[in-house]
Amino acid sequence: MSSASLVCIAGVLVTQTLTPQHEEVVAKKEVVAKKEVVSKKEVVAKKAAPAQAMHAPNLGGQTSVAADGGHAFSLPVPGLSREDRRAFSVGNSFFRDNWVAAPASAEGRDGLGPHFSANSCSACHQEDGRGLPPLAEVGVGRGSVLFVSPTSADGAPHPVYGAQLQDQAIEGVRPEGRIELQSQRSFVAFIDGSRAELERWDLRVQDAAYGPLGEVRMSLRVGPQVIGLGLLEHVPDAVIRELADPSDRDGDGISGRVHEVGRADGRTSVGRFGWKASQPTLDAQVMAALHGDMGLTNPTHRAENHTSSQSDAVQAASGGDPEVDAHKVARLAHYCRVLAVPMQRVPTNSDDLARIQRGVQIFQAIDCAKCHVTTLKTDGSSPIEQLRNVEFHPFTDLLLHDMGEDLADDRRDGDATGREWRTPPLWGIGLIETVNGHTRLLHDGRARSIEEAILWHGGEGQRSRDAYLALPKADRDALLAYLKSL
Ligand code: HEC
Ligand code: HEC
Ligand SMILES: [Ca+2]
Ligand SMILES: [Ca+2]
Ligand SMILES: [Ca+2]
Repeated sequence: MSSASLVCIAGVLVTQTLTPQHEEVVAKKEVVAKKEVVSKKEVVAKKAAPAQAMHAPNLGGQTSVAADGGHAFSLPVPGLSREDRRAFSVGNSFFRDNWVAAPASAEGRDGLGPHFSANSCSACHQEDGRGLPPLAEVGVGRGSVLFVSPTSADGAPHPVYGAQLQDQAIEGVRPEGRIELQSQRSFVAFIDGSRAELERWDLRVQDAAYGPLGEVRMSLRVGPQVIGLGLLEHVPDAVIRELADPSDRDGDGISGRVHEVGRADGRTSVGRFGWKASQPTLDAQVMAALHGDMGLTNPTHRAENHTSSQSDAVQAASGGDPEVDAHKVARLAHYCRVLAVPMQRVPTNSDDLARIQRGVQIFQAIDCAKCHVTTLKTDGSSPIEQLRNVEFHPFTDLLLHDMGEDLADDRRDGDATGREWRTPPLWGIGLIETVNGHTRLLHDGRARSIEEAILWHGGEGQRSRDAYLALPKADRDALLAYLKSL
């Protein structure tokens, strides 16, 4: 975007007044109530409307919780039945507790490995929040997974190492390798001459245990916060498909695409979960994590995650067939489904409030909201009553976007290319520091702050990023203050 058009937008912004939040939410509710299926025109209008969700402290609609401390991501949605609460507690313990190698006296908690990346779900989703990349000072098992494919067979599992390279193993089995990150720094300049430093890394696998990896494509990803997922799970497929604009017919440079995930019956489902939206349901996501991240067999993944050429792993004891049964999978999925979204922290001080309102305007004006869509609604199909027909504010369209060369991992995942990533929800983003003690963002955790995350946007996000670089400092600060309040 040229600085001339930016000035023009800024001019519009100055004269723009804020719609009071309550009026707006009520008005939107009425519109949605009248029509169940949102038409294409309405969706486009919603995306473009600058006054959309100026302030939405209830990020998870009526399922939000007022929480801003270290356990802000760990509360269930309010009003659950006694039975659903009990299932939440049981799911919580499966999520939090460490799994151990078989055979063990811990009946029902064994079968870890032989290869694994962490020994509990919460190791990677600490306090239900954001994991860390395997930096030397962080160590292993704190939040990341590494997918590998041979360069010659993009997206296919590695013939020896499988789909994921696990850097831990049970006793008597070799970890597949050690992930080494070498930091690389670069700078970008703002229009006012100040600079921001960006960090990324060169990724190398050292001590490969089963022979050379050869030429490979690798995708390193950190565990995201697991809040509000039961809302994202029940946004109707039709609404997500309406948001897509694969051939950019409206010519705004943004062409979100649905990740159509193949199914056993030959049809496709709308992918929603994971950094590339490769999992259509929470149950599928949980079973993929049990198998790939922890080495736990389950109803969908009956075979252990090693390959036949890994002889020490082949000989390891099994923890049962499957090691995690359908009941436990259901409890884990239920747990992830009902973890609530904390409310936005809106300041009472009028200066701070004005700054955040300014940030809201900038978020709309430089098109962040075109991908980080502010408002979605569930239909009536959730198994949890409280999650039905909820209007909420996730800041995602659940679509895949080409984010350019710098963010690309060059590895296909299902139908998603190496350059495509799902727009991540931004709810809770300002609480990661409180909950997890760090502010690392993006799929591989390379960004050390919200600002760095913005500055990595390329491809379809390039125009927004360039517009951010051209903002005066006060406006950049306003945008960041707004995002930190989410
Ligand atoms: C070794 C680290 C690790 C472990 C262990 C792990 N996860 Fe994850 N989790 C991740 C990563 C990385 C992603 C993103 C995956 C992707 O991009 O495909 C993820 C994604 C998810 C998501 C989707 C979130 C979203 O916003 O789309 C859910 C739900 C989830 N994990 C639940 C679990 C559960 C339940 C367990 C335990 C059975 C578990 N995870 C174990 C790292 C981990
Ligand atoms: C073209 C769609 C698109 C636009 C426009 C866009 N984003 Fe994003 N955003 C994404 C995607 C996709 C990612 C994930 C990229 C990755 O992890 O590699 C992302 C990641 C982020 C993250 C890190 C989130 C996390 O959980 O780690 C932040 C913060 C963010 N965007 C803010 C913004 C802001 C602010 C703007 C406007 C200046 C913006 N985005 C514009 C698609 C978009
Ligand atoms: Ca196992
Ligand atoms: Ca492996
Ligand atoms: Ca478009």
